[in-house]
Amino acid sequence: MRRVLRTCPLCEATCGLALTLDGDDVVRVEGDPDDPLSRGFLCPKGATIGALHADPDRLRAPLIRRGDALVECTWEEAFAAVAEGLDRVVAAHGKESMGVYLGNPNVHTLAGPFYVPAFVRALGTRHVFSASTVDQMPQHLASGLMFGHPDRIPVPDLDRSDWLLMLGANPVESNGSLCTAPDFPGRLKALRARGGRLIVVDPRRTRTADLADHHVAIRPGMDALLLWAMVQVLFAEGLVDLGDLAPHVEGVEALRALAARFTPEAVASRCRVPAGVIRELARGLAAAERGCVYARIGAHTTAFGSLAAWAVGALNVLTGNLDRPGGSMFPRSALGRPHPGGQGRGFAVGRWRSRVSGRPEVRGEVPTAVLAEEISTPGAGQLRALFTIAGNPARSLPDSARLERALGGLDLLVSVDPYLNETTRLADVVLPPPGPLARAHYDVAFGNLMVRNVARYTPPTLAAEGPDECDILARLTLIASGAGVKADPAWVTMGVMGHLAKGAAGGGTSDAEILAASAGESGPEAILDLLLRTGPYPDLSLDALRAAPSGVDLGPLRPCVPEVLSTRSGRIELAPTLVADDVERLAAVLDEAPPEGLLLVGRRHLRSNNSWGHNVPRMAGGTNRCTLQMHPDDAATRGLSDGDVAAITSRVGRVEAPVEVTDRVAPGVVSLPHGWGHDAAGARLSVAAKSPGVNSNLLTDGAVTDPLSGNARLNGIPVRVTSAV
Ligand SMILES: Nc1nc2c(c(=O)[nH]1)N[C@H]1C(S)=C(S)[C@@H](COP(=O)(O)OP(=O)(O)OC[C@H]3O[C@@H](n4cnc5c(=O)[nH]c(N)nc54)[C@H](O)[C@@H]3O)O[C@H]1N2
Ligand SMILES: Nc1nc2c(c(=O)[nH]1)N[C@H]1C(S)=C(S)[C@@H](COP(=O)(O)OP(=O)(O)OC[C@H]3O[C@@H](n4cnc5c(=O)[nH]c(N)nc54)[C@H](O)[C@@H]3O)O[C@H]1N2
Ligand code: SF4
Ligand SMILES: [Mo]
Repeated sequence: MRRVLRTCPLCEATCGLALTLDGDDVVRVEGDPDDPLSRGFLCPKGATIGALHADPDRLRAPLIRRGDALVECTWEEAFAAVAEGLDRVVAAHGKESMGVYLGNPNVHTLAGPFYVPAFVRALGTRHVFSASTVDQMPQHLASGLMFGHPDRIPVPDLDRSDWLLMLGANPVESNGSLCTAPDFPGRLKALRARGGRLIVVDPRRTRTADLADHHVAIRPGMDALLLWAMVQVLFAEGLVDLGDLAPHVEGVEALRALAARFTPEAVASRCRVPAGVIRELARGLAAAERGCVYARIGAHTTAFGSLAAWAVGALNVLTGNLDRPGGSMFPRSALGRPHPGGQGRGFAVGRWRSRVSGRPEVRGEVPTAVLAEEISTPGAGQLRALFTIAGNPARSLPDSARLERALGGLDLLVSVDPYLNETTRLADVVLPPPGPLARAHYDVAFGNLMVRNVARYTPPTLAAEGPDECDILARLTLIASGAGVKADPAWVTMGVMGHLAKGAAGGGTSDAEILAASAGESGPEAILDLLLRTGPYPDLSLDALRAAPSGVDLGPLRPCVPEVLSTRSGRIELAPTLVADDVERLAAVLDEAPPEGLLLVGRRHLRSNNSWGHNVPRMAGGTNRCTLQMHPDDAATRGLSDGDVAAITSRVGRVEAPVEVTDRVAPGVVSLPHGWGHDAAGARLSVAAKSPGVNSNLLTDGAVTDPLSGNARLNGIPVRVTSAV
């Protein structure tokens, strides 16, 4: 028996796990009490990490298409098939016919941040799509325009806050997002225990709402209106107080003018939130000594996601809560690149546009909502060869029936993925990375989102059955760059280090320094070591982290304005033109009649993980079921009772699901979780297929997006619900 410590890679909370192994078998999973961030917490999902690694359906060898079947092959055969396929497509259609879709687990691996960018550069395509445009792109847009960089995302300083307004997030089930806070529920309870107030805005009375002082059951899709009305109240009632931020803020008066028409009275009937409640929220935030507004998925994946994210940032700034302990603060990652702050290059969007419908690029990618049309519309630059890396677009993206048809028509589909699932069953080659216990781990992305700065490194626990995902990506990079299947993957690592070093302050790091930093390390460890050594904390290196397996505590969040800014003005910008123009679109809602009929929203369950959490027996069943939640009044009107099968119809599709009658959803709202629909022919998900559920993205409409960020609208979808019989 041996005990090993590992960071859990299954969600953004990044808990420290203590595993007990008997040989290669995980016999116990506990929280690591010495982890400086998670302090012993773990959730039921983290407890399944051993079962996930041991899942017999997880692929141990690559698959290659022979006629209608995907069959096992050697790694050499698999890479050769990729090279041959790419040559064929590029010869016929040119480089722009290649594309990539990057899924969510890329933020939980080392390959994602370190090797995927090199691969995308080698492809040299503008067909770059990722799960970001069904997720947090509005926040990137807002951060880019407000602070100068899309990845400078402030987080609620949860452990010191005493007033928190949370919109469209349910961290009791999701464990939090764009806010890495293990035991989020415990941290919320602590906030209330020290006299703080928690207000939750959600069309469903969630388990997070159960912890709150106040729950506001907003009409789906209307958070932007509520938040802009709060901005209006701050101005109208003289509650704006920038505090120490004052010298660093630009556009206050312009914002006042933009917000003027969104009075609480004007928005109340659209949001279905009384004007008095909106006023109280604004006053509460202004009065709080350490207050914060925080919004997530439910507020971002709507047609006004960017304006919602914008108003959240603006509210925190206008009340002096940005960059203040207990407010909304910027974490400082141990891998962070030093930047001088002040005036910078700012953030540009629309540097290119999508081929078919001319959607602007944001942060180097175009909206996933246009992936299907880019594949199916003939013409120069038509997407013919797609790489999916850690993604399941056939279940995760809007209007997925159309997308699945498009994927099936590609000349080449290559998937880097450990499962034969709804997407990869359509692939020509599937390249499976090792399981979660057979790889090194460091939270590159979440170091930028932690409520307390920590650094933790985990070496591989078990031997891998095949090449590491970093090696797979390095090989693909060499193939895409024309170096061929036989070239040495170490070249790619050196290239990545050179690229990262150039981004460091002071004109870059010399090749000699790069080599010195990585002496004795190779692959992702060499890159990690370089970044740690040249990052903002002295004395950090990979060896220092190896010596502290529970992690190194780098302390509470600290103020860092203006150093964190890189807008053109060198200040926090509150009213840039792009935002000002989009406000007109929001204002138009005030003149429209409120929508009638039902609006569909999603939800997450504690023991789920997007579309790939259903193949471990302990994750299935219980409350984790694919039901349509509906308010008793709405059910009665339609003659539906608990357990009846309902037909749900939207503009683009129709599904059937059992009804769960509950007053936890507001009248006029129905909820279906995403990530289900595991009955696709050719997939190998033996546990998930036993209770397949339905794919809610058959209903979501790719035609409706947030125009600024390109994010899809996944919540607030007009639907009709009838009895299926
Ligand atoms: N209707 C609706 N749709 C949604 C959402 C919603 O709320 N409602 N949420 C959206 C959000 S927030 C997200 S992030 C997206 C997620 O969208 P995706 O990322 O496309 O989907 P996932 O279900 O996360 O699938 C992850 C894939 O990665 C594979 N995988 C797991 N671990 C690894 C690994 O270590 N390496 C590699 N290479 N692959 C791995 C899994 O087998 C799976 O195929 O879905 C979005 N879709
Ligand atoms: N257990 C589990 N954990 C997960 C995941 C998972 O699938 N399962 N997925 C991970 C991923 S990829 C992400 S991005 C995060 C997301 O983490 P969260 O942002 O916390 O996501 P959800 O739990 O879906 O909570 C979103 C809430 O928004 C509400 N909502 C829907 N529409 C609206 C609206 O218009 N306005 C408001 N105010 N609320 C609305 C929904 O009812 C729901 O309760 O979770 C991560 N963690
Ligand atoms: S909360 Fe997230 S990181 Fe923590 S144990 Fe659960 S799945 Fe893993
Ligand atoms: Mo996500």
